[in-house]
Amino acid sequence: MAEKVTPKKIITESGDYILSETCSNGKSSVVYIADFLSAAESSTLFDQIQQQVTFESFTNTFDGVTELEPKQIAWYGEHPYTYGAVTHEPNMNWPSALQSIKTKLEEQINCDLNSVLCNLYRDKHDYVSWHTDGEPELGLHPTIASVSLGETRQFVLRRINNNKENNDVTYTFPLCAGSLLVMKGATQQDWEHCILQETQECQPRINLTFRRIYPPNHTGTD
Ligand SMILES: O=C(O)CCC(=O)C(=O)O
Repeated sequence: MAEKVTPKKIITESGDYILSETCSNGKSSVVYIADFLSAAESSTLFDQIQQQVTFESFTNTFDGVTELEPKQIAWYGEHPYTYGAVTHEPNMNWPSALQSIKTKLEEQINCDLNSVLCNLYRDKHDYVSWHTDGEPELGLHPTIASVSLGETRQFVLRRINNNKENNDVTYTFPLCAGSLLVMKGATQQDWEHCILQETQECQPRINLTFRRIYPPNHTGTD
C-alpha cells in the first residue's frame, strides 16, 4: 500500500511513497528498495562495470550556461537521447554486467526498459544539479529506475511549485550501494531532483538510470 511521505524528510526505509497528487497531472510517486542488491552483488557489479564501461566527460549547456558536466557518463540504448545540448547516439553494445542488471530490474518492476544512462561520481566534487528527466523522448509519465553502487550519495527531490507554501518541500534519499529508486507517474512534471555535492571526502559512486526511450517523433503520450 502506497504511503504518503509528508511527515518524513529523510527517507531510508524501503517503501512505496506518494510525493503528491494534483488534478492536472495525477500522482507523483517513488518506490525505494534499499536492498535491491546484496552487498556482494553490488560490489561485484561495481567492479564489472568499472572494467566493462568507458565513462567519458561531456561539455553541456543548461539554462544558457556551458560547462564540463561534474560527473562522467556512458550511454546505452536503441534510440538517441538528447539532454541539454548533447545527443547520445544509439549504442546497443550492452556490456554483460548491464544486460544482467537490466533483466533483473525488468522482472522487479514489470516494465520494459531499453536504455541506461550510467553516471560516475568520482569524488565529493561530482554532482548533478536540479533538473527533471523531462525530455520528450521519455514520454509523459516516464518510469525511471535508478540503481546505485559504491558510495552513498544524497538524492534530493523538491517540488516544482509557484505556491510559496510548497517551495520548501524536499525529500532526501541517501542512496546506498545496492539500492533501487524508481520515479513514477507525474514525478518528472511536478518534482525536480539532484545529487548534492559533498563536503567530506567520498569514494566513487556509480549510478545506473534505466529508462524507456521512444524513437524520435513518437506519438505516444505515456
Ligand atoms: O545519480 C543519481 O542518482 C541521479 C542521476 C540523475 O539524476 C540523472 O541521471 O538524471
